[in-house]
Amino acid sequence: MKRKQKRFLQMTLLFTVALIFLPNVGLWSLYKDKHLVKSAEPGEQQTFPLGLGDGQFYSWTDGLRRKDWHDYESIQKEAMRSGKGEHGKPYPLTEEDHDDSAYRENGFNIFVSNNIALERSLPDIRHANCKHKMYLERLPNTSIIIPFHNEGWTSLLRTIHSIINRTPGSLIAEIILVDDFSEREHLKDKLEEYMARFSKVRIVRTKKREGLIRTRLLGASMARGEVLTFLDSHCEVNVNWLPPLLNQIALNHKTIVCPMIDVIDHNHFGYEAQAGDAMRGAFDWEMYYKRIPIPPELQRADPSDPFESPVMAGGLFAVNRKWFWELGGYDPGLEIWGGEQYEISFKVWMCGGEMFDVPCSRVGHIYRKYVPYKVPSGTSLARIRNVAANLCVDSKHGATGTELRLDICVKDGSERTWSHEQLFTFGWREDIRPGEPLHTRKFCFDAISHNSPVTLYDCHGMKGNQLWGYRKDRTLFHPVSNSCMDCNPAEKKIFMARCDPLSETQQWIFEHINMTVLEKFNQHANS
Ligand code: LR7
Ligand code: MN
Repeated sequence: MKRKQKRFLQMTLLFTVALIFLPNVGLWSLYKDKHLVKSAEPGEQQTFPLGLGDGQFYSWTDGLRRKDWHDYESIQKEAMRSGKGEHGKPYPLTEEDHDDSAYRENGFNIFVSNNIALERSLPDIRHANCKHKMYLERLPNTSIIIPFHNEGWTSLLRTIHSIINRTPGSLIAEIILVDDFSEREHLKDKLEEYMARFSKVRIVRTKKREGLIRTRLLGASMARGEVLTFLDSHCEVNVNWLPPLLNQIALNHKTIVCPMIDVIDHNHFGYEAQAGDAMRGAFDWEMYYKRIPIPPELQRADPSDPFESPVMAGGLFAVNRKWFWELGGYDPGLEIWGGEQYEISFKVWMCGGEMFDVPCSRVGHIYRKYVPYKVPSGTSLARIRNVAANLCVDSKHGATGTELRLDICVKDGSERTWSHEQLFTFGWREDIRPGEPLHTRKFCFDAISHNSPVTLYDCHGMKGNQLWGYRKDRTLFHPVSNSCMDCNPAEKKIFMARCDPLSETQQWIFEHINMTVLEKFNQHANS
């Protein structure tokens, strides 16, 4: 009887202990489900993995296998590197290295790029928590798509080398380099020869200059990976950048994910986070991309967790391939540069998807000093020549408040750079701005009365004094003052006057313009 009792007690004790501690059935698991899992956001990895001794881990709750994707061998190798620019340190520049000729072709210092290693090391500037995060063992693979137009040799190669060195090979289906009709010699046979060493790199080329959006679309149409990952052609991916992006898509395929975009300085190539680091994407009334702080109510307990962002920066992101096409890809009518990031962002939100920025994934990008490439004549750029004076409108010393003047027309040519003072953009707001469509200075032609000078004034996009129309009689009509743009050729002055279509000083010719753009611009003027 006594023995029986003892045995019974023993059994009960054993059972109770088992009940409490057995994973996934025990009371402990109930406790854990309730309290500990809360610390991990849904969709993020769990914080209590159970080691199985094979380098793989079962997550504590959802039964999915996760693992540590870091490549410690390569991390160690990088740590030992030394030399100029290594560890993302600024290259020590001398006066000569700063010469403008170093920037002309790329908008960043190609001399410095040529003098630092293609496989240079980068600092690991991720949040400390990222070092311990684990991601699904089974992640989708990806096609990495890189559009380029006249990219520098070493900046392009460094992009590829950084991908090869810092990405698990099993996750890369292919790397597709899409050449947007570059002219530079090094991007032809030499590039093919160089890339032959990488079995996963494919090179495709557009048949004419398409602009970055259709170039990306061409790459996407050829891609075979489960996920599409887009990068610019002058990036350096940082440690363990890809698994956190793919992980987020694996958890919900209707997700677009963006890495943190770090700054590679266009002068010295130093690598650092953007000011303020993790911020949300936004845009202003001019449709300029902005970064704004994450409001306190949306801040995560763990700042290394992915956070939602309304719009993306544009260039660097990953998306499930099938879903990208379900979204309709990009609008192929988008020209050369810009705007596509809003299109895709809006579609994501309107089609029941989500967009995340992922702090544990970091990619450096060279922010240019200026846009180096040419825009084919047309789009919405034009020069404005006066018939009587045979001079052009020039915005040279254009700052807010300055008067527009006439000047000798710059040499003719079918293509010109975007930064030119005699090129103007005719936007859908029906105002006229100096410069190229997205990098316009934010000034507009402005007139306050029927006899005032025409000045440059901060664009407000609300028409009013900044509303212009081009009429069939070649006059530039200003509806608010009911007058036309006129000039004095001798003094090179530009001012408003009562409309007189017979006066040649009031006749302006728009050169190098795409007629469709002009017709849209003019909707009200000729009606
Ligand atoms: O005609 C062109 N054809 C191209 O193939 C013009 C450009 N390109 C290529 C070019 O080589 C580069 O790889 O397209 C890519 C982007 O052009 P950039 O680097 O001249 O422009 P950017 O760095 O200012 O680009 C930002 O904005 C663009 C237009 O909206 C695109 O969305 C870019 O991808 C975007 N870059 C980023 O988001 C990286 C972070 C910087 C920002 C913002
Ligand atoms: Mn870029």
